[in-house]
Amino acid sequence: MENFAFRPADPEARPGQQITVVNKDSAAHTVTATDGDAFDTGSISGGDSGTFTAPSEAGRYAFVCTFHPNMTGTLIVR
Ligand SMILES: [Cu+2]
Repeated sequence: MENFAFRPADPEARPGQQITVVNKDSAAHTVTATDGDAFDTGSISGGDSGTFTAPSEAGRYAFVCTFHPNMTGTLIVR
């Protein structure tokens, strides 16, 4: 995350892949699936990094930062 946006906004991953996200802002962010609880990094402090595991089923998974609802993205699992 950088400048209150996800980069890229539509990352791709393999099913079950471990994904590391880096927060380059000073504010805390999260990567949280909007569809149920497919994945959630929890709060990642500014300058810190976090991980989550991609869902095991292929598909498109919208996600959001719970602190900043205008920060959105879509994880593409294939
Ligand atoms: Cu945020």
